Amino acid sequence: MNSASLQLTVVIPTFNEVSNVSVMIDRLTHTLQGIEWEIIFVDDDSQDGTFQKLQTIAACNSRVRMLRRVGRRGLSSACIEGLLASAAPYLAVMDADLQHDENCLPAMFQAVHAEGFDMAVGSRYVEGGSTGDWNQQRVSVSKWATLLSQKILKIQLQDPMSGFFMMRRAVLEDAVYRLSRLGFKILVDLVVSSPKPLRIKEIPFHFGLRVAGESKLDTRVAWDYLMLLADKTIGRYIPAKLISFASVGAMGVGVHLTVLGMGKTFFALPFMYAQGAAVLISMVFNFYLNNLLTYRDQQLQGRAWVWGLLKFMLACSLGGAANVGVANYLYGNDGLWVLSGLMGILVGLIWNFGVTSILVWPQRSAH
Ligand SMILES: Nc1nc2c(ncn2[C@@H]2O[C@H](COP(=O)(O)OP(=O)(O)O)[C@@H](O)[C@H]2O)c(=O)[nH]1
Ligand SMILES: [Mg+2]
Repeated sequence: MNSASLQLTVVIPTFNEVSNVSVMIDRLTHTLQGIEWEIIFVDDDSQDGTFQKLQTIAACNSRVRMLRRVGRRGLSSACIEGLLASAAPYLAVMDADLQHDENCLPAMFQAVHAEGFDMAVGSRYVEGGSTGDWNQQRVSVSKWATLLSQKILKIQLQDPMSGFFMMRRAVLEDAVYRLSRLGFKILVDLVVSSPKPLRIKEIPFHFGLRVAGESKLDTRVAWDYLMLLADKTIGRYIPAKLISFASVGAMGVGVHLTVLGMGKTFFALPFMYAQGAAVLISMVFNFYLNNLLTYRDQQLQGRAWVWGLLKFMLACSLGGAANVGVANYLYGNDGLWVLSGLMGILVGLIWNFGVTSILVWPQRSAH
């Protein structure tokens, strides 16, 4: 064990990165000579042996630590938990897949340690940086996401979508209670959650090729990002998950009306049967999408999925009854059908959201 005091923790989130972690450690060992550093890997229960490999390495390399989370997913929350497990005065976050150029780390350390910056960000969009071999679609999605964060959240950075940065520990500690922890964009979360403006240096780098393993980036990341934006703007008044739940519900209404219309016109079903089929199918649709999007961080799978669906349907049936009951009562009093209908929907929505968040997707659920 080294007796010099720790200066830098590099937090590396991993999900199925078994072929990358040893190379990653070798590269950091080479680059960070002269600094007292450690790595904390945060693994979301990868099934490819990543964690077992990390355990073997950590057992004989005191610079390597790891944290395993089960029944959880999410890059931001993984990074935050890793950062909170560190005792170092300087903290970095980088990907495990060798796409972030580790040769930038000494310059980042210099910026936060000696040049008075609060944060140093590896940037693809300042002079000298690039997104490497990204296809046109990914470039434009990233540009749009960047523009949204600049316009809506007023972030001044050129590359707020970067997942490669270093900061003084105070940046984390000042922001920690306000962090949304949603989705993939931890840098956006940190910068917007900081109570005071940060002095940030952007350091150019070329985004490398992923040699082994697969990217986990998919279209759902866009939904997560919108939830983060919602949380950072109106989240003080309405929880982001409720906004997501309500948006899925609005799509569910579309599904309901489509099934009802098809049942009536194509299959010539009596109204009650068509309506019944529409209720069932839209419930399954709502459950499926909420599990995929709203509760992506604690998604149910296998047998838990089936159980979840049954509980969801039960909760939503009661929500439907509350909806009709409230709307009927209000309509009896004021005779305003649109208002009564909308109030019924609101009560049903809040009931369904509240009850399913406790019954179907409780916090800290394991497998
Ligand atoms: N702990 C954890 N790590 C994740 C998760 N999703 C992605 N990662 C890791 O985050 C880093 C970036 O993910 P990647 O799929 O490479 O995103 P891309 O570079 O934007 O394609 C990699 O080190 C992944 O292993 C997750 O849900 N949990
Ligand atoms: Mg990557």
